[in-house]
Amino acid sequence: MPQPHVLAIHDISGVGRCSLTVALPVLSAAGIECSVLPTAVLSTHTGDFEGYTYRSLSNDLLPMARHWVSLGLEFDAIYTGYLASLEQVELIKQIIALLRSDRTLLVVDPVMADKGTLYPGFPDSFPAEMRTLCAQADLIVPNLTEAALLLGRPYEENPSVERVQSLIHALISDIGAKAAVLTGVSLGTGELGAITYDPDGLFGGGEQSYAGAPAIPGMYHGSGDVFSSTLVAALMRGRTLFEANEIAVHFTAEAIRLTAKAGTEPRYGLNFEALLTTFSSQFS
Ligand code: PXL
Repeated sequence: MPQPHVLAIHDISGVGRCSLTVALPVLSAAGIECSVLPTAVLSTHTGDFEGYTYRSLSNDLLPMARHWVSLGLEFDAIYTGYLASLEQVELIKQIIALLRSDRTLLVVDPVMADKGTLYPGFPDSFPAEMRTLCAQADLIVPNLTEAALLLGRPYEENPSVERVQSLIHALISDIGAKAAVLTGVSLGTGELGAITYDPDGLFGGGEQSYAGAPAIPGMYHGSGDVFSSTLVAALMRGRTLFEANEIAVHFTAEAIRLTAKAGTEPRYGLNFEALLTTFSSQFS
């Protein structure tokens, strides 16, 4: 099988494992060539740290993409995550229009919020703008908060099965993405997991699936990026959406378990490195 080539569009937070410091090692471990378009450079991510530095790379993004066009590059997938500003969403759409071919899968993780609140620095108008990017995606990977914000619905921490179904269906019918994985949902007692919806059968593995793992209390930064990166890696290595969701849920849950056991501060992110060798071996 030829080596898949993915373009990851996220920020680089120097400390506190998330975004590109997660996507790069995870995709590489799965044997995927991962090129990067860094949206911003920060000293740390913006959750639970004060005094972080922040430099948007907006001015460099289009020139970088145009250079790649001049090289005739094509990507098997474009995988977007944390974008630096409202204005950058429009810029990223222009870049996608330049770089996306008929065979390029567009995966959008609408990174912007968790536990009912927008991340620091994003205006209230950000979700509506992010929704326009989601509309172009083959697959979107919101958490419960992001799904509620995208749909303009109130956030519920522990939604019923019916509400989860209604949310995931609306992500496709109202927003226009082709398929969705909704994370942070629980369909079993004491569990946390993710539900998939692929009405057109784009990814194989059935129209809907759910994977869950024992829930561990606490808020672990970067968990969403660990989840999405393992999901994208598994999909690009030929797994169905059902299989990729199982892999991503169990990988993320195990990384959280190891981090909780070690007792490191959750703001420094997950110890996913310990799992990379085993993760890698399933794709060799
Ligand atoms: O993990 C999501 C994320 C990515 N990048 C930056 C963040 C966050 C979440 O807070 O602040 C810069």
